[in-house]
Amino acid sequence: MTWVLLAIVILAVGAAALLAIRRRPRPSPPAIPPVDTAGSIPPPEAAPVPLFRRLSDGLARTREVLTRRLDGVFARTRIDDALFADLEEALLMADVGVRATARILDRLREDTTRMALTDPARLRERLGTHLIDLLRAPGPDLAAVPEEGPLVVLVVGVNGGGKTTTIGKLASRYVRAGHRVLVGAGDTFRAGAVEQLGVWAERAGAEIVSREEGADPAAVLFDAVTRARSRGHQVVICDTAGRLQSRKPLMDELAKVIRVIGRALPGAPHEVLLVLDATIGQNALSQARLFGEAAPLTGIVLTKLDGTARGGVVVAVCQETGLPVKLIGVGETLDDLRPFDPVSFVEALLAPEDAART
Ligand SMILES: Nc1nc2c(ncn2[C@@H]2O[C@H](COP(=O)(O)OP(=O)(O)OP(=O)(O)O)[C@@H](O)[C@H]2O)c(=O)[nH]1
Ligand SMILES: [Mg+2]
Repeated sequence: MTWVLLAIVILAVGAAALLAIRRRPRPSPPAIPPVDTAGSIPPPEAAPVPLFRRLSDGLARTREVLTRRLDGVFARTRIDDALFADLEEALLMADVGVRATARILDRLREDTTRMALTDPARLRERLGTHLIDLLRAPGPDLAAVPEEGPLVVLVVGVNGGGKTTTIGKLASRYVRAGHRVLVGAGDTFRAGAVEQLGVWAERAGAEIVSREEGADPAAVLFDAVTRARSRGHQVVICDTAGRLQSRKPLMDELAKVIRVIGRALPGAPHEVLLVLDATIGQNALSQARLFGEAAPLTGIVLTKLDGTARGGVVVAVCQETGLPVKLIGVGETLDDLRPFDPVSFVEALLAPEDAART
């Protein structure tokens, strides 16, 4: 009898354990296939994350700082000086900058009088409109690829800002658009720079022109543009060594690089993009000013927006430099470079937390 009871108990426990194992939820597959660090690129359709969501995720830290504060500001019951003071603080904390913040507040005060606004929620809408206005700069698109020769893009900036990474991502965009792309290894200064660019070129499906460490960067980039012309590449993207904006000889070297590229192809470089690291906040402004004195900048790439709560610096950069922000970096993979679009940017920045998740 005891044996029979014991057998029944063992059977029951076994069956329960089996059921528990079968019911355990299976881990769902990752939404985004990881980029293979060995070099292959997932095709664009393999990353089914909507643009808004991707941008919005990238801006999460800025949104955290800005949106939470704005929620507090606009939850007030009336529009008064206290509301404007809180709003000013929120914008400054997100690194929108003193000048741009003052401008936005002036416009909102005007709106309040002109439109007889009493509801703070309406003021929030107006904030979005003014931010978009301030971010709209002439010529935000990259120059078109010319019919008769390669488009030459030169990428400049301080050390570690994200130049080489941006070149890899940009090369990939052009390759996906069906262009033959060559990258020029103009950073002959830092050990390992050529190899790093080589890895990105391979990932992107671009070719590379390089010389030994210590070679003259102007000569390397002359070679790159000349080779692209003779072999029919449509896009050349030139890397340069990171340089401190305060070091005159390095800034002179940049001027020489630009002159020599112009000898290889009159009219080139068509784009001179300054890479600015968004995490440095307002320091980006002095970099933009000094690089602007040394080189004919055509636009700005703002990188590492994903790693900072200071995304509002985009507004300050547009305001203070008068240059268009053409591209933004929101991560370290090939797919994390976006053309800058003020409307989606502001929507992603001001979206309520739940809207940003869908
Ligand atoms: N999170 C994040 N990291 C980035 C982004 N862009 C670049 N990085 C990282 O920033 C670091 C420096 O990037 P590089 O591309 O080597 O910078 P660089 O300007 O070429 O640096 P130098 O060649 O030393 O002047 C790397 O670890 C990149 O992965 C971005 O948009 N988001
Ligand atoms: Mg580099």
